Amino acid sequence: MQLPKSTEVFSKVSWFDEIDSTNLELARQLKTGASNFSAVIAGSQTSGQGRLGRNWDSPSGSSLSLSILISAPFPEPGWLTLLAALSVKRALAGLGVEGAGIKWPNDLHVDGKKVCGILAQLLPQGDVVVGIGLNLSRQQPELGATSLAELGVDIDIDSAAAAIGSEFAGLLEQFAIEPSLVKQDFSVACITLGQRVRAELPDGSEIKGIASEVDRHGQLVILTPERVSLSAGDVWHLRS
Ligand code: BT5
Repeated sequence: MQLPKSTEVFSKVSWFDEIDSTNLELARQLKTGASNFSAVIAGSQTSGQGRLGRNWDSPSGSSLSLSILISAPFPEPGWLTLLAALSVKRALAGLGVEGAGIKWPNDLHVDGKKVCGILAQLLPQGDVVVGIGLNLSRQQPELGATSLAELGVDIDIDSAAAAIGSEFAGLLEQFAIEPSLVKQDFSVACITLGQRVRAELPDGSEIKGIASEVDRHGQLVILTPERVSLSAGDVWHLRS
């Protein structure tokens, strides 16, 4: 498939009708010269990866699977997932979807349903693969998912990938110059902040508290009331 809009945005674009996982493919392409801001885009994945070994559903014809290589040194790698999420939020707003909120660290929800998930993976040499899965049309109802089609937006894979890529490029640049402004924008977009949450820590223990801020490393600060900083893991919003 030709991807003229994406080709304008990314340094290189590889398209696959079907692949195991765009994140895995981009990691493989590092050995054959993938460079900063290269993208792998697929129409479907047979082993789409979520976080913590979970599966990401990306059936043919209904989703965008996009992975972007960040190989230039980045001041705060913990922010890459959050910046990708903010890029998707901005791209959706540009398409007329205003109500998307970021559930820290990697989900975009509209009306409580997940429309996008992000998986950033650090590779051994220090490069980061940022993988973005966006539902374009109807998903299995049991996933608690929504899609752009359900939200009244009809968009092709090339346009969606280019819109996200161009927002992401802009945010990476802006973050290098004025990180505090970007962090502020993220805080406004993040629906987790101010919520009472339950979080699972890496050692398997659980905490409950108020999600108060995202710190300079991209970690979620939860007041239990002690201050606990979470860099990864699952967070559930609780009803207060
Ligand atoms: C994520 O994990 O949300 C990260 C998803 C990243 C997918 C992209 S696609 C391009 C790139 N290549 C890859 O192989 N991966 C990345 P997590 O927060 O762990 O959420 C996973 C959970 O979301 C699953 O356990 C399901 O409950 C749910 N889920 C799976 N597929 C979904 C979908 N299409 N829409 C909404 N929810 C889904």
